[in-house]
Amino acid sequence: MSSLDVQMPHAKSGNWFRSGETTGASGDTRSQMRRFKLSTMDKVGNRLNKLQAHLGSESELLVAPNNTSAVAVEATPGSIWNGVPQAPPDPILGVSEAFKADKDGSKMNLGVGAYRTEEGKPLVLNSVRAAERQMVADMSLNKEYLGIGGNPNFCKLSRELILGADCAAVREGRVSTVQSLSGTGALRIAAEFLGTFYKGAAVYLPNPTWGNHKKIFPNGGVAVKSYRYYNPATRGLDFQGLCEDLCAAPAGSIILLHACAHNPTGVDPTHEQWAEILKVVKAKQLLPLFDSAYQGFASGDLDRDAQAVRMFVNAGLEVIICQSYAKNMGLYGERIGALSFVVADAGVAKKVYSQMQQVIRPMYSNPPMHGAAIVERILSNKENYEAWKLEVKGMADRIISMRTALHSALQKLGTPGNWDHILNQIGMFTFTGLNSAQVTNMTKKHHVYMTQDGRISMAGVTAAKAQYLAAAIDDSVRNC
Ligand code: PGU
Repeated sequence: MSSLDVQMPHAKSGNWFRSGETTGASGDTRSQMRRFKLSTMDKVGNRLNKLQAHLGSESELLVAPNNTSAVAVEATPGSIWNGVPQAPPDPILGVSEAFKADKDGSKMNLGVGAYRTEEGKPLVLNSVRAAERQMVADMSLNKEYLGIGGNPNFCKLSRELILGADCAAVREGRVSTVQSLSGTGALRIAAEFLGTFYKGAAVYLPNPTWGNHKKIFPNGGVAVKSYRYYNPATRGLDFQGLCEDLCAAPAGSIILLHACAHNPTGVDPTHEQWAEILKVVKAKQLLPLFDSAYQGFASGDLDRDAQAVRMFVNAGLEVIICQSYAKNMGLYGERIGALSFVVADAGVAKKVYSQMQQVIRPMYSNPPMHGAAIVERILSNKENYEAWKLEVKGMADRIISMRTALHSALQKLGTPGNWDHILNQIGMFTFTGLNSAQVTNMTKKHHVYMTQDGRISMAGVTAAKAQYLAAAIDDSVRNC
């Protein structure tokens, strides 16, 4: 094909033909068609070139400026997106990808915080199965759109689960709740709402925190700062640092608090320390935002794990709460959670609700119904609810027993260092204290997958593998 040969679609058939080929059309018509096609291609070519210049790509132009040769497209195959840089793997979910690709038989995935059975398998709770069976049999259910704020009964049950049905704020209609795409979605809606109606305030995150917090808030228009939380020397709470940093935060700042089972450290304030934190938050007029992703996983008791949140709400503060049912109902992939604003009066609650809808509508219109229907059936049916409570306790207890198993296996090996924090830390994770080189050794040599900060999900440990895990830690500590 010469450089003057241009491929154009046949005007009637839409087939591509070369400019020199006969189409059956008269010479005049052909040249008109050709002029039309070239001018169209001119426009397309110019747009592509502008786009490429905008993207700053150094590769050849996709279409020559004079448009004499669309052949350039054939000669330099490429993509508009050539300049898009490769993103790094996600620090948590990327670990699961690497785990899947590993063919070693002894591999363990302790990266993602997801519950596993004693056989190391994902678990669907019996209470969830029961709810789903009831749903299948319920012919009154349909697949219509939910409202923008989600399933209203699910929302009511969710705020009651975290605050207690007898909570004054609930009774007085001062809590606005929307259904969200799990805990992440609740945080994202909250962030955008705050970025719109609470402009200028930064959110203070504990150091360290769940990595996604640092991305969610800026995406919603909220700047991120941090407050001291964990003291590596004691492997415990840096309570003094925490109080100093909260005191130093400008009045009105948003303070993100993990409601229980802090991720990644497994270190929670005591009841007395929570009371002190409440005093500071009140005195400094800070806005508390609770991330409650592990209700039930800290103590095995749903009410006990909600104590910190309830303490703040019952003290009369305005509070934001993000809930997730990923862990405590094992509904990870259903993406079901809730966002609640506890506010000073019922009139304000209504307005806040209307604006949460404004955030949601252009983002995903309205939420999916299946997960909400499962939660609704568990929380509103006494039999299902009692069964679920036992299952939550069972999961928490198995995790605690894995702490004992790992700790005693390390003691047997005489692994250098003090490992009592494995017993003392709370919830799904142990913040082992392994450094980055040791973590790399755990993965590369022993096929134990964990996050680079040294966090392991205790929910992924089994009695059969505790020994193997201890040996891998022992080797990493001694040799790296
Ligand atoms: N908040 C905290 C503190 C979390 O740990 C998590 C999940 C979430 C919110 C959000 O969970 P949803 O699934 O959106 O409800 N953290 C887990 C799960 C993996 C991930 O990073 O999303 C983890 O392993 O840290």
